[in-house]
Amino acid sequence: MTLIRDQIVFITGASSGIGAACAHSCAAAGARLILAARRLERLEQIAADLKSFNTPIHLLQLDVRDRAQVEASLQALPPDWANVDVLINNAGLSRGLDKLHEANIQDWEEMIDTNVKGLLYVSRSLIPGMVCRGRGHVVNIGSIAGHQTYPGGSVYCATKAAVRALSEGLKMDLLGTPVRVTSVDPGMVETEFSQVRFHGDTERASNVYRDMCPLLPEDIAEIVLFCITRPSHVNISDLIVLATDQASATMVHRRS
Ligand code: NDP
Ligand code: 8X3
Repeated sequence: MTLIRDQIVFITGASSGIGAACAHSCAAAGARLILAARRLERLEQIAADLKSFNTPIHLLQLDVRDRAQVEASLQALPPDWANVDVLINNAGLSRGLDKLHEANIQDWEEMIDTNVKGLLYVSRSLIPGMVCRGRGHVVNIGSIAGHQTYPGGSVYCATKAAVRALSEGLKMDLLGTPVRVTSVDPGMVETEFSQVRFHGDTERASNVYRDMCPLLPEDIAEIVLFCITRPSHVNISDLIVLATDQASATMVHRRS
C-alpha cells in the first residue's frame, strides 16, 4: 500500500461535490492538500471543516481556463508545496442539454475550455516535476459520458471522450517513469453538477435524480483514495462507476 500521509495532493474543483469529497477523504488519510477552485470563500469553508484532521492545507483561487494564471500560480507555489505527489484533475462542468444545432455556443466554450484545456494546462504545469522527482500519480475524473454519448450532451460527452483519450495518451507518454495515470469515470453523482448544467434551475436539476438513488460524491472520493493508495507497481488504469440504479448513460431505473 502507498501511504499518502504527508504527501501533497493537489485537487482542482475542490470547492464542491466530488472534489470537496476527495479533499475530505485525503485529509482523513493524512495528506497535505492543495485545494484549487474559483470560489475562494467555499475553499475556506471546506478547509475550516477539515481542521479536525490537523493536516496542512494550502488554498489556491484558480480558474483552470486561464492559462497564464495556471502557469503563474503553479510556478509560484511556496517551496513547501511545490512537490506535488498526486494531482486530481476534477474541475469540470456541463452547460445545457440542447441539441447541437440549437445550442448556446458560449456553453460549448465553457465546457471545452474547462474540461479539456483546463485539465491540460494544470497537467502540463505539474507533471514535469513528477517525472523529475521520479514519483507521482495523476487521477483524471472523466465520466460515463466519455464512453457513451446521449442526446443533447454531445459537446459535454466530447469533452469527456477527450479526457479519456488524454488519460490513455498520458499513460503511454509516461511509460518508463514511475508516474501513474488513473481515469475514474462516474455515472450520475448528486452534486451541484446539474444545477450548473441548467444554469441554476434547481427544480430541473433535482429532477435528474428523481426517484432513483444516485452515487454520492463520497462514493467517488473513496474510490479515488483506493486508487492512489495502491502499491507503487499497481496502476488502476480506468474505472467506470455507476449507481446500481443506472445501467448506461441513458438507462436509469426510477421507482415511479
Ligand atoms: P460540482 O459542480 O459540484 O463541482 C465542480 C467543481 O469544479 C467545483 O468545485 C467548481 O469550482 C470547479 N470548477 C468548475 N469550473 C472551474 C474552473 N474554470 N476553474 C476551476 N475550478 C472549476 O460538480 P461535480 O463534483 O459533480 O463535478 C466534478 C467533476 O466530476 C467534473 O469534472 C464532472 O464533469 C465530473 N463528473 C460528474 C458527474 C456527476 O454526475 N456529478 C459524473 C461524472 C463525472 P468553482 O465553481 O468554485 O470554480
Ligand atoms: C456526468 C454524468 O451522465 O450526466 O458526467 O453525463 S452524465
